[in-house]
This record gives sequence, C-alpha cells and structure tokens, in this order.
Amino acid sequence: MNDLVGISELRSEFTRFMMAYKFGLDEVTTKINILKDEFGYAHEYNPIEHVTSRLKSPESIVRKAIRKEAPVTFDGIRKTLLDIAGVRITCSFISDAYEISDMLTRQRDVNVVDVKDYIAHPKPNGYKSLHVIVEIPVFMSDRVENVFVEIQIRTIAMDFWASLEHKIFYKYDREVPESILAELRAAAATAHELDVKMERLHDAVTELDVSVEDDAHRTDDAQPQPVPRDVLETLAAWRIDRTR
Ligand code: 0O2
Repeated sequence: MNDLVGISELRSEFTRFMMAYKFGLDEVTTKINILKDEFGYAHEYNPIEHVTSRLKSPESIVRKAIRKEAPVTFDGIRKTLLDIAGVRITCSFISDAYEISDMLTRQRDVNVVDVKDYIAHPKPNGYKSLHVIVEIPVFMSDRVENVFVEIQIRTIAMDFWASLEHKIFYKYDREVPESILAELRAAAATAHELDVKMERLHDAVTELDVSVEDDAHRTDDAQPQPVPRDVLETLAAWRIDRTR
C-alpha cells in the first residue's frame, strides 16, 4: 500500500517537474513565433522556415541521467540534463542561424548558458547545427522557476541530413557499418556545398535590390485573401463580355 502511495506521489511530482519545461518551451516558442511573424510583416525576407518542439520522454530522461552518472533525483536531473525541453528552428541560410540566435539571446529574460557551434565545428560524423542552451524564468502561481531550453538552429540541408542520419543510427541500433558512415560524411559535405551555393545566390539576388514576391506569404494555415476591388471589376467586365 505504501509503495502505491509512493508511486502515485512520484507520478504527480514528475508531472509537476515536466510542466515547468512545457511552459519554458511555450515561452521560447512564442518568442520565435513573434520574430517569425514580425519578419513576415516588416521585412521582405523571413529567415525562419520552420519551428518544431519536443519534451524528452520520461524513459529517455532517466536513461540519459544514468548515462551521465547524474543522481536520479529531480534536482540531479534538473541540473544535469539541459535538453529536456528542445526547440528546433530550420532556416534558409547559414548566416540566418547566427542571426536568429542573436535575436533570441539578446532578449532581456533569456540567459545563455551554453553554445555548441557544430556549424563552425561539425561533429566527426558530419553533424551540423547551432545549439544554444538558454535559461528562462517561468512565472507560476506560487513560484518562479528557471528552466533550461535547448534551441537547435540549422539550415534545411543540415536538417535533411540530420533526420536521415538519426533514422539510420536507430535502424542499425547505433552500430552503423563503416561504408554507410562514409557515405553520410560525403552527404554532409554535399549538403554544406549546397548551403554555400544557395547563400551565394541569395546574396547576389539581394544585391540586385529588386523587389520580388517570394514565398514569405505562405503559412501552414493559409486563409483565402480578400478579393481586391479591381480584380472583381475585371471579373465582372469579363462576364458581361462573355454573355454578349
Ligand atoms: P533527441 O531525440 O533529439 O532528444 P551533452 O548534453 O552535451 O553531454 P548531448 O546531449 O549529446 O551531450 O549534447 P549535444 O551534442 O548538444 O546533442 C544534443 C542533441 O543534438 C541530440 O539530442 C540530437 O537531437 C542532436 N544531435 C547531436 N548529435 C547528433 C548527431 O550526430 N546526429 C543527429 N541526427 N543529431 C544529433 P538527443 O538527446 O541525442 O536526441
């Protein structure tokens, strides 16, 4: 009976523990969405392509705590695992990754705890991404809790590579054959070449200083736009013409 009470208390403590991370994630995601929307209105070009977020599962939290030889207590986990809450931002160009990181980290309530620049210093397998761990205050009814959130920023090409590598890694249960590892390293180099080429093209077009309607108006929940009066007049005139 005591065991059951213990388990049930632990479960609600775990839920409370995770809630703080969920709120931290919500705060960071809101910040990113504000930047994304503001860019959409104020500039001709939006560096933020896509934003996703995730909370680590309880199994994976405990597994990682054990792997890192952290005390498997809430306090131990809180201090050791800085990526329980994670946001991933996909952007168009390499320079965007640094610009987005600057825009987020210069905000007053964002405290930068750690930066791992795997873009400038890729992992040996070819993995590239800019990782920024931030600490953010979450205001709750009876307390303020500072929560760590890991922000991963990468280009579309880096994200494409990382998603496939992640699948391969798990498919082979972490024992990936050397031939496939070599192909992955080569693919990472090709992805980097594409990033560099696309950025060069983008810079060249920007220098032309002509206004081009791009895809910035595309959203995940596109709504019909109001029909302008001149379009309606054209349609009406066309219809009258056809019925003559
Ligand atoms: P998931 O499924 O994304 O949660 P550290 O905390 O610094 O001691 P850690 O956690 O390995 O060590 O830190 P690091 O290097 O910053 O990596 C954290 C996350 O980056 C990983 O989270 C992955 O999301 C991503 N990542 C790092 N290296 C690779 C890689 O080689 N390939 C891919 N595809 N992703 C990578 P998790 O918890 O491993 O996984």
